[in-house]
Amino acid sequence: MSNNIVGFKIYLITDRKLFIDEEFFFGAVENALKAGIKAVQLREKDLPVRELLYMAYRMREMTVRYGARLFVNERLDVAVSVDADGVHLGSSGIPVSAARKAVGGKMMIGVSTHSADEALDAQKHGADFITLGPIYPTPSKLKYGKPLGIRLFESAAGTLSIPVFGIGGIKQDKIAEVINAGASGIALISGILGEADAGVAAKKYIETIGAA
Ligand code: TZP
Repeated sequence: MSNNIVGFKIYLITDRKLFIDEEFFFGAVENALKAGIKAVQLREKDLPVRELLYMAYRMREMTVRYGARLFVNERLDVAVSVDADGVHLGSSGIPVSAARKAVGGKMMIGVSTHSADEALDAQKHGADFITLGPIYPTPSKLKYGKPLGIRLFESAAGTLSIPVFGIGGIKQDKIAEVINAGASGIALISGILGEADAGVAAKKYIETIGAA
């Protein structure tokens, strides 16, 4: 298994569009934090920067209150402004090496990867951890590409020394398989935020991953 120096095993990724309004969205994230989630990635790619910044301030206040880490997707400027714990980079924004140059060791850098090559590249350029997937079909699978499958995930994870989080379609019944394939943890959206009660769902994931 790859190591887990980042200090969390469940990486909750946001999608405000799953909710009828912003208050339900923040309420669900708060319930997940209350249940014990220790890392949140604010991933609202379509928001204009000032709206994202406002959301990031709110998320920062909330994550601090529950002793959880906050990562901001793509926008290093927003991550720095709200004093987030880290930034989470994709393939189209600022490259990992440039972000590392900007933040040094002051901020964690997570990177989204979709293949063994991308994963190794992110590690080489200074990522602290990566997400790798989608492993399984996801509700909006077209958006994230063809699922890797657990075998390809396992062989890629085996080549890495930084923590790797499995992502994409991870439900309760897949946790053990993903961890046994070498993941340090799991990253997910709908398994928690797509459920009627995000707090209850988060608790189940926490219990299952503790035992995985
Ligand atoms: N990257 C790869 S799959 C994915 C992202 C952001 C979506 C994960 O969502 P879910 O609902 O946990 O499958």
